Amino acid sequence: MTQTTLLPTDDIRDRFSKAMSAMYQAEVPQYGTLLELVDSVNQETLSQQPELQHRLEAQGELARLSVERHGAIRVGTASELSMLRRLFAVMGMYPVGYYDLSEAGVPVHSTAFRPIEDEALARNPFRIFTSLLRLELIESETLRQRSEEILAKRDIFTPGARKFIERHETQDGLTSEEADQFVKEALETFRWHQDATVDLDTYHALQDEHRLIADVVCFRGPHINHLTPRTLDIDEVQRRMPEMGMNPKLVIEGPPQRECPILLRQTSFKALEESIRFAGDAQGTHTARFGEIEQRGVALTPKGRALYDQLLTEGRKQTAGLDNDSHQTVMKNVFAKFPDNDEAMRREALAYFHYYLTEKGQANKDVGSTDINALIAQGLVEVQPITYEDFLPVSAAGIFQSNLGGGQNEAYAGNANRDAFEEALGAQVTDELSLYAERERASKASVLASLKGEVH
Ligand code: OOG
Ligand code: NI
Repeated sequence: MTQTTLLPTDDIRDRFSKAMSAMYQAEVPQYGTLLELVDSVNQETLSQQPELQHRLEAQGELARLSVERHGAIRVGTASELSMLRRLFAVMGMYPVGYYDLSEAGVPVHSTAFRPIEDEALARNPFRIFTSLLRLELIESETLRQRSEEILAKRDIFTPGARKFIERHETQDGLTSEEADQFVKEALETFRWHQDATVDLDTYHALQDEHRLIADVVCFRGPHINHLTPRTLDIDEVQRRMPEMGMNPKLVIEGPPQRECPILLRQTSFKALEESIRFAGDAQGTHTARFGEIEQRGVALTPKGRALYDQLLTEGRKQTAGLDNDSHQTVMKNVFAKFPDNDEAMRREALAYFHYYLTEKGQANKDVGSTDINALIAQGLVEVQPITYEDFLPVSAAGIFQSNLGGGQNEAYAGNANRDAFEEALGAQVTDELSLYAERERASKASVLASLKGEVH
């Protein structure tokens, strides 16, 4: 019997993320400039900080740095979202986390499709932040119905993409050749369209309700609206953006600069105004696509996250209207209450760590002790921070808003509905914190088992 060789899903994701990045560079040349800027800042940072280079290498993060990026799309219907779930599964990407953006005045809720296993993350942690428009939050009955009708007419997937998604499901994977065809077909869903499906009046009516509604409803597909490389020094990238012709968003979102970075810091260059041909041949413009940068730090436990949220809220009360330098100074002062070294964060259970045996630990099996702090003190065990792989709703809202002309509507707030999102998705979203907790637990268990002389 001949067996077809199937390509690992990690390879399909790697091919897809590279194809997507190439497409976006061709569509938005400023994104290519941003990649160059991030790459040179990363190289400079690594050569100035050899200890950072060693740490990233030891964590297996140096290799992924140059391929690492996330993107974002917004869709209009449950069937689009559930088909996307099946499309991303072909590439080993699964829905993690539920984000309620109604809280921030944006009528969507979201998840991130991303790889989950350590090895998959190390290979290429490509993520797509995916939002579902919540038409039920639109007040005007007429606009809601009009939007539903328009959305019902479109199919955002090519027949080829559907065919390969089904083939992946029936044969439990794709061959290398099929994967190449799948990547080509799947890419079509994310492509930009210069022609809208509606006339200019309809566009304006939707735009007046919320700019995001127009962005989702008026086009043939959910164009990728940004791609985000990972930098090791976001402050430097923010500083240099104007020199390279980019218009950065006012402030860097998230925690301030620290010795031991936590969670996620993000900034972007502002969306471009692009010309669009509307139905009936009218010319107009639409502003949707931008470029973003992020710097990632350690994942926080629920306790650490509660402290982060508390300090963020405290900081935000003092930063309204400030420029980035003053904003960062305020945040640094407020965040002085958040311990800034790995050992304190570990002892106080604020952040998640991966435990591993040192060389001394490997040579000293059968120690018999189960006191992890004592083992660390004896130099048998060390820890590495577990990188945060997810997103932050307040930062995401800031990114949405800076690119939607500040559009927000408080009437949407207080409408989290995870059940409705999961029903539309056709699956449950994985809780991101449980993933980090499990990785920490497993690493600790394995270290203790080997030091007890147990075979595993
Ligand atoms: C998504 C914004 C969220 C992030 O990095 O937090 C996001 C959007 O504008 O569609 O990508
Ligand atoms: Ni983003």
